[in-house]
Amino acid sequence: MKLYKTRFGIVAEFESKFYSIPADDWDELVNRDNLHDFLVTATAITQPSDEYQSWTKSGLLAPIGRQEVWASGVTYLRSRDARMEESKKSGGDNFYDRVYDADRPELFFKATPERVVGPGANVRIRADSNWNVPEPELTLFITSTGKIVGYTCGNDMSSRSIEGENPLYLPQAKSYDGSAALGPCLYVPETPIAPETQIRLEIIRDEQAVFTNSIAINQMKRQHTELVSFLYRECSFAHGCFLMTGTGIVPPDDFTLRAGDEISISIEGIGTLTNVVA
Ligand code: DO4
Ligand code: MG
Repeated sequence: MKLYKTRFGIVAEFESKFYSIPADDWDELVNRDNLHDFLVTATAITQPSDEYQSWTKSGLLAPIGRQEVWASGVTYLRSRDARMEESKKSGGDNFYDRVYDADRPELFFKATPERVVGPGANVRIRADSNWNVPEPELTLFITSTGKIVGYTCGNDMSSRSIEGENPLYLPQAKSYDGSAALGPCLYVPETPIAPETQIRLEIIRDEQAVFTNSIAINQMKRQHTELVSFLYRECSFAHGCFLMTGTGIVPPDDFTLRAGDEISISIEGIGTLTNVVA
């Protein structure tokens, strides 16, 4: 089951058919522990239509309402190695090694809904940063009781120059207008997403692929439920919450994004999130 938030209304895609879901409030709709079963029942009592499919082609919005977006860090070896390299000069490199092996994961506040862009919208790089990358991340949607009921593609846009200068600059490297993208839908499976699911990143510049890579989500060091349990220890989320699970793909150190680059993040079962750098 896929749930799309569009400019024209909410659409569910189930067994290749498209249904309108008559809900006024996105947050109330998605923040239910039985979301999958609720949507199966809702689609069983309405008629599918090609018109609803067309809504998902031209009017897609980020699948977010009033939720906060949080992110996890250094959950894949590749991320640990890249951060250690970029912060060598500042002497901050051993933070990353230690957090990779620690019980407590790195979790940080990424974005308010206003800083999140949806499919087709522009992501941004900071004017005061000269080394910037996208981070393609499986993103969990967790209800207010702490249950993972959905998944989407996430882009944790990051300034490597600011983060590398000093690990204490992380919030500035990670949180700014247009620094997060989510979409194209909320994927709501009956059972948790398969461990062998692949995430793929492609960056196109002047119609040429300048970087492509993929990784399976089972290369992640931590369990999704482990990340959620730390996040929910002392924070409550009235409307549920999005949690990016960290990147396993980092372009080589000589790569930086440029205005006009097209970033596509694809996750099996969910779809492709495409954004252009403003
Ligand atoms: O430790 C800094 C951020 C890490 C991160 O965003 C990631 O691993 O995806
Ligand atoms: Mg990240």
